[in-house]
Amino acid sequence: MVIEMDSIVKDIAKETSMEISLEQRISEKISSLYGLDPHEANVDQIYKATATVVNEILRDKRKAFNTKVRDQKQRRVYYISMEFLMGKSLKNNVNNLGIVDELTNVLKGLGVTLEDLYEREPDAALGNGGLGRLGACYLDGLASQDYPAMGFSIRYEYGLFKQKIVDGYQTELPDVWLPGGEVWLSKRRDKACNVKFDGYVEEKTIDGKVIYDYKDYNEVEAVPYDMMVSGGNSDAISVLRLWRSRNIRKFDLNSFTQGDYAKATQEYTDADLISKVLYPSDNHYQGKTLRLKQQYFLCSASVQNIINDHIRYYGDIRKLAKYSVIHINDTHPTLSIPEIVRILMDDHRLSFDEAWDITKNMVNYTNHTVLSEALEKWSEELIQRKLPRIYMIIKQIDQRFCDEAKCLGVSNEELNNLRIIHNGEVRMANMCVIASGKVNGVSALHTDIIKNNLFNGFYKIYPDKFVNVTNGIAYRRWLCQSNPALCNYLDSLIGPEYRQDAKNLEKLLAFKDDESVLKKLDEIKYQNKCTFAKYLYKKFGIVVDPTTRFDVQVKRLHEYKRQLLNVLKIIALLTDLEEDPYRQITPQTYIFGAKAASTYYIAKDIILLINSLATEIQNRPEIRNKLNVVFVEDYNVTTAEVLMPASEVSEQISLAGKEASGTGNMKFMINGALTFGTEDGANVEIHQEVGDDNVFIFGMRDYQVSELWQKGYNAQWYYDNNYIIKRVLDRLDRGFNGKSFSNIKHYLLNQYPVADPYMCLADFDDYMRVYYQMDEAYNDRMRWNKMSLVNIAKAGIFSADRSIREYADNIWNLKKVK
Ligand code: 26W
Repeated sequence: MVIEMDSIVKDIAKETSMEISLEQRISEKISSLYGLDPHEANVDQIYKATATVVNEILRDKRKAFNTKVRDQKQRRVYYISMEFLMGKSLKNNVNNLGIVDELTNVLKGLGVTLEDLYEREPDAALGNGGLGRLGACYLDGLASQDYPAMGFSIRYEYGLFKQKIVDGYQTELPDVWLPGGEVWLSKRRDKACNVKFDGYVEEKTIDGKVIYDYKDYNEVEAVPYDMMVSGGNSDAISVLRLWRSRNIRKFDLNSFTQGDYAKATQEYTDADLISKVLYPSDNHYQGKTLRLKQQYFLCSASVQNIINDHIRYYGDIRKLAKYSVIHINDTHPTLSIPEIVRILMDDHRLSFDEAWDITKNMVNYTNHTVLSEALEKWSEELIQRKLPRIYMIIKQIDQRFCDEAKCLGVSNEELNNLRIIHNGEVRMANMCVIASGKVNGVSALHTDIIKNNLFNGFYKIYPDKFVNVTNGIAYRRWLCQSNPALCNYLDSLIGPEYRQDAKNLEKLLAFKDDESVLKKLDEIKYQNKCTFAKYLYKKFGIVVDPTTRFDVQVKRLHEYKRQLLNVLKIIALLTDLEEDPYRQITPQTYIFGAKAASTYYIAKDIILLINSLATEIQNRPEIRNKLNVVFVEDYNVTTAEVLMPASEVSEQISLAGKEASGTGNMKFMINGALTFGTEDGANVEIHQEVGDDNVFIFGMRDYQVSELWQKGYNAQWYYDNNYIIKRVLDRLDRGFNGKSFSNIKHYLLNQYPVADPYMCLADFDDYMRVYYQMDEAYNDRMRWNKMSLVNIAKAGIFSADRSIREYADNIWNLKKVK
């Protein structure tokens, strides 16, 4: 009897999770998972037990929040994205739950530190770069501000490849993040559903109603795994639901008994393949069948889930758009649009008109790139073959749009640009714009470009559809958690309110002429540089000198981002030193980190160039002490978290008009690095915020880029007329570390269509000019620290909280749940 009471009390206490001490919960978890006493457990076991307990607390919070959302009948946003670059969870969750001190104590008793546990966790790298990290920051922003939200993506078995540099070359290794990352995933068998491919559709008329009978299809099961995403100081938890594909026809027993094992397991492997691996290409569309299957798999499972839940809680299918709003993160989840129509028509028997009306009221789309090679245009034949019913619906949507456009006076010629299906291709961006209530760009400049260029034809007929939401970052992760030294100081100086509302960082401006504050900022930066130097040494055996200037360019490797332009500048400095070894220059370290898509050859050549340059310099101490170059292998979220606080110069040097926003630029800024960049993406707004005196801007403006492009870019002219350019390019012939890079010289010099479409040489001169200005400013320490202070103070606007509020108010019509 006594024992029974005890266990009942325990159960009740378990339900009100926080009432048992953390210490007790972790001990119990170690015991139930491993049958060990806490003191017998090793670090891995303690990590797993702790993460499990933290995850349980989050799930309880989510449950309570969900009940509130439903009781208050609140609209919910569903953010569908092929990528979420989450990074690690434990640190973020422990901070957000406010249990850092308590947990530190518990762990002390077990002989480990929080840092030990953090190191055990693999990054969840289910994304390539900017788009995926933005999704992660937005789930945080949504939770932090009590908005009801869910993200949908794929539970890739392998995330973004691990980069290993061998002899200077990038090689790719699979990213095995499971089972290590599994503690954060809760399987939801109850929410599994099926997704259909292939086959054909029979049109029948029954009782005067047309019925679409889908036959001979192949079916894949979608099983969801939920990840809880906490926010700062709030009751809400966002959920990221990741779909895993599974075979549902168990086994081809017939083939098996006949000894044909390959055939017996064929379907099994085909189905499993869908969620096997993240496509590593960023900003480059490839038209692969498997990718199309991934996209439809994600869209179909997510839309089924949204509609099933709606019916379950609200009953009336006609009110779907009242309670649900879908966000399409770039065009990758476009098939959500015809999928909604399909389910409403085929499963709920609405007419096309009714279904289309509801769909238009519940989808919105963000464009993240204007590069033409990134725009998805699927072959019409492929879609028809793989998704016959969806194809029919797309045709119907296209027809409806054509009718409407003609009424609006659109010419036939213009219509060919705007319609969805044209020349045997299905243009996903057109479908998105046509279906969406709102379409947004991700920075002021980018939104202008989509209105006046990319989507100008649509803008002319639907001007009110287009809005801007400048990107933002989860600054509690990127500042508060990554840069504790700076934040402890900020707390003492301006109070902790900035942790809740980033605009409060502006209070720092009051100290911009206070020398002791500026000195202290300098000291903190130096400490962070030391921390990064240690991290580099420990992880890669690379030595950097923290007394040198840290000048950083970390991002995906892409021609338009112009890592090559940065390299040309470094080679210019190198040739100066080779000419005159006694030349005085500010000791500086260039830090690169970048992954290239595996088949992007020029990008891989640029990685080889950076590594060869780095090795050559490292072998020449007389150069290295003044001008060092390092390439950080396998750049990822975790490395970024150590690097941002240590950076002094943030290189954002894309060709103007090409970088939609950039978000790294914001992470650098808020950590006190100064932007050295072009007027591109959000750099324009950073420039506006901090003013001319606190940023280093160079190069052509976007309209000048267009003018030059139109006129014709003559790379050879720059070579012939600028001796520094000539010297730098000739130096490529000689090469570095025993490798010649004449191929790169050739790439830079030859005329379109062979040569550098991002016109590095056209901006080189101005880049060097502003480099010397930057260098001068750096050597005036108080001036530099003041600039750095202004950047921190003005970074508040780039908080994801602000972006999310704009989405909620201007696009989603979403209310906070009190
Ligand atoms: C289909 C292949 C593909 C894959 C990814 C095409 C395009 C993409 C992404 C849209 C590329 C991307 O990540 N874009 C980045 O989005 C960030 C978030 O808005 C912006 O800050 C970056 O400027 C933009 O390059």
